[in-house]
Amino acid sequence: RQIETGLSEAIAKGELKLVFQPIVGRDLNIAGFEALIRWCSPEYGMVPPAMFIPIAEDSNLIHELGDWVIDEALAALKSWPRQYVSVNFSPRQFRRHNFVGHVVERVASAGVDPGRFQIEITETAIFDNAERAAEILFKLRQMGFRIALDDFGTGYSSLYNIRRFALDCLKIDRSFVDGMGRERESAAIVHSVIHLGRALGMEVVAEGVETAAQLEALRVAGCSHMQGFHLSRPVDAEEALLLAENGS
Ligand code: G
Ligand code: G
Ligand code: MN
Ligand code: NA
Repeated sequence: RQIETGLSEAIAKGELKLVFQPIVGRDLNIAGFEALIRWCSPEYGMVPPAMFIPIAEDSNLIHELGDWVIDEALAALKSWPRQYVSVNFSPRQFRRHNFVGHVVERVASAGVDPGRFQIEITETAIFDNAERAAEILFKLRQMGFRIALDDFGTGYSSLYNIRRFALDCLKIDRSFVDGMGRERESAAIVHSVIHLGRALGMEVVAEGVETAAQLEALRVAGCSHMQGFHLSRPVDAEEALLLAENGS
């Protein structure tokens, strides 16, 4: 309740900021950045999104917050030479009335090519209402947006989603990358998702790459893209621009 009030004021007071984490290709060039929200509250300190996003989701605040994220991400993207921006959308945002029209309008008024705007959703967003999700994803693809399935392999993961929805990108959940060096199961799952993605012409992003050994194993396995602290932590907009211009 208190956090909810604080959060609604946080936007106006400029306490929210976006950070950007590079998503790199095999040659370590930066293909895109994932936008991640941060709330630096003078009252509560650094509030992690895992704490305030669910609170925003329980109220209509998520829409105001989501709009702020989209606009901020677009503003950053405009100065990058070629990279895409990947924006997280929670299930509730995805179910918003006229979601597609809303996103299209914001991206268009920023004068940005939808091909440089990636929408990250989890399978939970699809699972809730598969019919409606199919319609939304189809429309977004038609408009030229990139679609990524986030945290792939966790929750109600289904190959059906991959068959049914045209996706641009699969993001392998970091729990599998973490387990890769220890467990046969994780390694096998990572390998098969990489092959599946390649066979279907999708980008596959391994998340949570924290060590040189993981990076090497993923490259050997043929993974197209990597993201994680070993490559770069999320950085502020200024630093993201420098990285984008240098390309690595
Ligand atoms: O950045 P961090 O690891 O703390 O993110 C924790 C969770 O918050 C992740 O699941 C991430 O997808 C989510 N998250 C981060 N930024 C945003 C955002 O701008 N919008 C939404 N809906 N979720 C976000
Ligand atoms: O759920 P989602 O994939 O959107 O979550 C993204 C979150 O993962 C971000 O908040 C980011 O801070 C975090 N993250 C990014 N790279 C790493 C990593 O290498 N290790 C760990 N533990 N977390 C990471
Ligand atoms: Mn994500
Ligand atoms: Na993820």
